Amino acid sequence: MKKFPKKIFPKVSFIGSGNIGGTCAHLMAMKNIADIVLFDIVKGLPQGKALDIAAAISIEGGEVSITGTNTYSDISDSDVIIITAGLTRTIKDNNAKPPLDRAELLSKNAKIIKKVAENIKKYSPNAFVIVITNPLDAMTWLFQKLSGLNRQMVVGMAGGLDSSRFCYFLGKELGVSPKNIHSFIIGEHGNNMVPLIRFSKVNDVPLDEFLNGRNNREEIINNVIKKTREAGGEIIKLMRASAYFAPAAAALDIALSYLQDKNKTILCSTLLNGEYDVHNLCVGVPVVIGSSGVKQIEELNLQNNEKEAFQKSIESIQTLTTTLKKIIL
Ligand code: A3D
Repeated sequence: MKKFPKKIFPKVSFIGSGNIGGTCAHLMAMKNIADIVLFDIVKGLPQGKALDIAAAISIEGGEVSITGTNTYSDISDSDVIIITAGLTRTIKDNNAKPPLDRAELLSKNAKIIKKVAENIKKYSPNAFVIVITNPLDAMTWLFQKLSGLNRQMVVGMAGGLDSSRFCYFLGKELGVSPKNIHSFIIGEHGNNMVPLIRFSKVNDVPLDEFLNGRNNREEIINNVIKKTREAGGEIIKLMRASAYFAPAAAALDIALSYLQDKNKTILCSTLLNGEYDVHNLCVGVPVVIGSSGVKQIEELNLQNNEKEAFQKSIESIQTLTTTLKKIIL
C-alpha cells in the first residue's frame, strides 16, 4: 500500500494547563489543525490532560499530536502560545470571602508572567502569543515588555469574551439569536469596560433603532451592561471557579484567525503607541488578526461621552501598569 507522508501541522503551546488551558487545548484538538503542547509547573497535570485529550483525538479520527510537559524546551518553535498560567479570583473558603479583585492578582501573576516571558523569548521568540492571565491588560503589557516580542505578535484575550457575553444577554432579552447581534466592548477587561452601544447592531440594524419605540429601552441596555460586567464574578460565586469554557472558546477564535489568516476583526488587548491617543499601554480595541498577527488596529471615532468612559478605563489600566513598573521592571 502506498504510504503518504505524515501531515505537518502548526504547533500550539499552552503555558498553564488548568481549566482554560486544558479546555482550549481540547477544543483545538477536536479541530485537528495543530500539534499541541501542554505545559504546567504541576507535575502530572499536563501529562494527564494530554493523555485524556489524545484518546478524544483518536475517537474523532484526528491526526494531530498532544504532549504534556513540565520542561520549557518542549515549547520550542511554537507557532502560537496561549498563556493561562497564574492565579484566579476564585473564592477560597466557602463563600466566606468575596471573589478576589483582578487587581489583587497583580503582583503574584506578574512574577509568573516574568518567568513565562523569559522562557518564550528563549524557546519561541517568533510565536504569536495570546495572554489570558489576569489582570489582563496589565499582564499583556508586562509580557510584551519582558519578552521583547514585536507588538503585533502579542494580544490579550478579553473584549471578544466580554462582547460575546453582551450578545448572549441582549439576545436573551430580545429573543434574537446572539449570532445576529454585534457588539463592541473596548477598554479595560474589568469593571471599567466600555460597551459601545452606538456601534451595536441587531439583525444589522443599529441597536438604538431596533429598540426605538420601546419605553424600557434604557432599562434593557443598562440591565445587559450590568449582567455583562458582573458575569465573571457571578460565575465564580456560582461554581467557585473562574469561567473557563467561554474564555477558552474566545482564545481559540483568536488563534484560528492567526493560523488560518482569517483577517477577522476581534476585540483584543493590544499595545497602543499613539492610537486612540494612548501611549505605551495595552488596551482592548478592535484589531484585525491574520497571519502576521495584529495586521491593523481599528480606530473608532468616539463621541465625547464614549471618550470619557474610555479615559476612565485607560486611567485604571495606567494605575496597574505603573504599579507593575515599580514591582517588576
Ligand atoms: P487554573 O485552572 O487555576 O489554571 C492555572 C494554571 O496555571 C494551573 O494549572 C497552575 O498550575 C498553572 N501555573 C501557575 N503558575 C505557573 C507557572 N509559573 N508556569 C506555568 N503554569 C503555572 O486557572 P484558569 O485556567 O481558570 O485561569 C487562568 C488565568 O486566566 C487566571 O489568571 C484567570 O484569572 C484568568 N482568566 C482570564 C479571563 C479573561 O477573560 C481575560 C477569564 C477567566 C480567567
